[in-house]
Amino acid sequence: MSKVIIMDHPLIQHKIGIMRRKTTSTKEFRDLVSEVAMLICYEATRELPLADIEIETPLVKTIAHEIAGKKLCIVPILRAGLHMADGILNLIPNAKVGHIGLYRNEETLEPVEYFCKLPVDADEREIFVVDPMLATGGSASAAITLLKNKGISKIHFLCLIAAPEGVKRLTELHPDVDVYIGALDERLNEHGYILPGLGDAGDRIYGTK
Ligand code: U5P
Repeated sequence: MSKVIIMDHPLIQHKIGIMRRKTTSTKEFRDLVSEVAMLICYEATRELPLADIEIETPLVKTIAHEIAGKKLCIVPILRAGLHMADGILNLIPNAKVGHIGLYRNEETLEPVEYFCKLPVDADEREIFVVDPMLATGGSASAAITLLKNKGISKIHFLCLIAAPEGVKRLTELHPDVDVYIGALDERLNEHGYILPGLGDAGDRIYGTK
C-alpha cells in the first residue's frame, strides 16, 4: 500500500495560500514553487538510510553520518515539474536529474509522452518524480509506468496540490509508490483542473498566460 503523506506544516500551508491567489506575480509564484518543493522534499527524504563515517573535527575524531546506499535522482515531469526540481537541488545538489515530457490531451485528459531522458544508472537510484499538480493522476501514473518499464523500482512522487481523484488513481495503479502532497484539495472541475487549486501551474511559473 502507498503511503500518502499530506503536509500539515504551517510554512507549507502559508506559502501554498499565497500561490493560490490570482494576484500573485509570476516571480513570486516561481520562487514559492521552489521553496515549497524544498520543504516537501525535507519530509520525503526523512527515511533515507544513514551510514556512520569517521571524521576529524578541529578538536577530536568523531563519528558523523552521511546518506548511505542508493544515490538520488529527481525526475520532473515537463514543464511544470522543472522548477520543483530546481528547489530540491538546493537541498540535494548531488542528485542527478532525469526529464519526462508529457502533455495532456485536452479532450481525453490522458497524457501523451514526447520526451524521456534519464541518467544511465537511474535503476540504481532512489527516484523522486515531481509535478506541482496531481489532477486526474494520468501524467504521474504514466511517468511512473515509464520508469518501471525501464527497470526502476524505488520511486516516490511529490506534488504541491492534489485532487482526491488523482491520489486514488495513482495509489491504485502504483501501490508501491509513496506520495507526498503539499495540500489535498476538494475535487476536479469538468476540464480536469483542481478546485480550488491555483490554475495551470506551468502557465503561472513561466507567465505564459
Ligand atoms: N495541471 C495544472 N493545474 C491543474 C490541473 C492540472 O497545472 O489544476 C497540469 C499540471 O501541470 C500537471 C498536469 O502536469 O496538468 C497533471 O494533470 P493530470 O495528468 O494529473 O490530470
